Amino acid sequence: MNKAVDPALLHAAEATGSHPGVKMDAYWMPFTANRQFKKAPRLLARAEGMYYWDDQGRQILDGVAGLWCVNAGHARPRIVQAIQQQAAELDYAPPFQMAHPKAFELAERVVQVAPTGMTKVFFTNSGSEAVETALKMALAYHRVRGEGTRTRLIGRERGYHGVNFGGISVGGMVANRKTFASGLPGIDHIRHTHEPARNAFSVGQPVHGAEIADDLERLVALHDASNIAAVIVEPVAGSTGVLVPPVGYLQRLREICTRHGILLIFDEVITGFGRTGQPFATQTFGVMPDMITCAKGITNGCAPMGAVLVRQEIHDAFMTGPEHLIEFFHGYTYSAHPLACAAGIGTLDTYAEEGLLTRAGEMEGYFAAAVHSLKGEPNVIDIRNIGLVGGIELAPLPGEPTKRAFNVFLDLYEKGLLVRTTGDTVALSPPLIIERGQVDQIVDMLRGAIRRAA
Ligand code: PXG
Ligand code: PLP
Repeated sequence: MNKAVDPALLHAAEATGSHPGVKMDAYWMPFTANRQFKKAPRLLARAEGMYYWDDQGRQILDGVAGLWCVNAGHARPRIVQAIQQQAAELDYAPPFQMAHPKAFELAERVVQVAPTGMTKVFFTNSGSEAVETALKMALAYHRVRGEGTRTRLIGRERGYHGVNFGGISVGGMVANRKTFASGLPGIDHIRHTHEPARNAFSVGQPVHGAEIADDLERLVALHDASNIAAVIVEPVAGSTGVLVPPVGYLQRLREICTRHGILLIFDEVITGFGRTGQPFATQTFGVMPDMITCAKGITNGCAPMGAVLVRQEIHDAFMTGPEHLIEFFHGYTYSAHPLACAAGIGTLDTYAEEGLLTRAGEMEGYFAAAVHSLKGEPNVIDIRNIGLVGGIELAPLPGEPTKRAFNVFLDLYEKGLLVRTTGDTVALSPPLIIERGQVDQIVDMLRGAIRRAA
């Protein structure tokens, strides 16, 4: 095979070990240690159901649904067909002052599974764009109602809201913020809910910490409610290590927002579409925000798409001016892209046919028992879970934070299991089609890797 490869490619093959023909210079990879990766690349070639196969034909069990998104598993026929047919039928349609039928159809279908009262859907192309959209909607909503002083946006420490300027400003992940120091003006943060001293090894929601929500009252006292537009939080923080909200915390946050006329945005980019046992975490926890941002599972990760779900009253506040004028000056070239809409409809069909949006609830007990069986393994300092999400936190190697968990990730990948790490937490969020035997397999493999990393 090498005989047919040109010299430049051969040079690249030398640099990339066992991957002749893949020239790796040009691609600057996102959120990746580029130089380390290119010395020992991990290339995925194919996927089906619960599994990936790498470019060497090795099977890899998917413990994290790709990147928290492939909730129905890989290569599902309805989704594949929907995308193929759509590409041939209508490849692109401009979304401004124009539309195509599947945009309306998908919005209706999303509203059917959304919390009661969330009746409007604004499409974007990613979770990051959904966040920017929701923040801008919040500002515009207050302004159109004559409360234009409400411009301040409040996030939470250890929050992740994507990588655009609004998202990193309200976000609370230091590494994602410090390089871009100034961010948006007029931002503040409430404190995070992670309290291992009181809550370590909680099964499901921790019991302690509802009062942490009162930190919002501190910011209201500081800035005055008349200057605050919105609070954005993840119902379950995913990227910062699977932080499950304490019992009563989200209710309390809702009450404080309502009391002060502050909009509450739940960022459900990870929790949306079945991860916690209901279609949305909003339903799992029984707390209604004013807007929901989502992405990932909306298309099963098969086409880029995000969305903002909005309560009827918020939408209606915009619909008061002359009918021929644009109500909200915002949108993307690829908003409601036909391929993404087709993928979304195929995805929701698959979820409905197989009961996947509630399957995490059915599996939760089994999954919780399995992941909590890792308690007592070397360096396991906390285990957190809800629905089909688990976080196993390891004690960092002395002086080398994140390395122990990353070693576990590399070890497991070699052994044929894909997980995700954040800090020194190993995160699990398998496709919702997972069977009990595969839960056992994931936990057994993880147990081995944790022991080897001791
Ligand atoms: N909000 C939340 C809550 C997210 O989890 C985003 C916004 C941004 O979505 P996009 O589609 O722009 O990436 C996310 C994305 C990880 C990881 O390993 C998590 C995400 C993305 C990449 C990695 O934890 N979540
Ligand atoms: N930059 C330029 C020069 C553009 O013309 C556009 C869209 O027309 C954008 C950025 C935004 O691109 P998108 O709509 O894909 O977000």
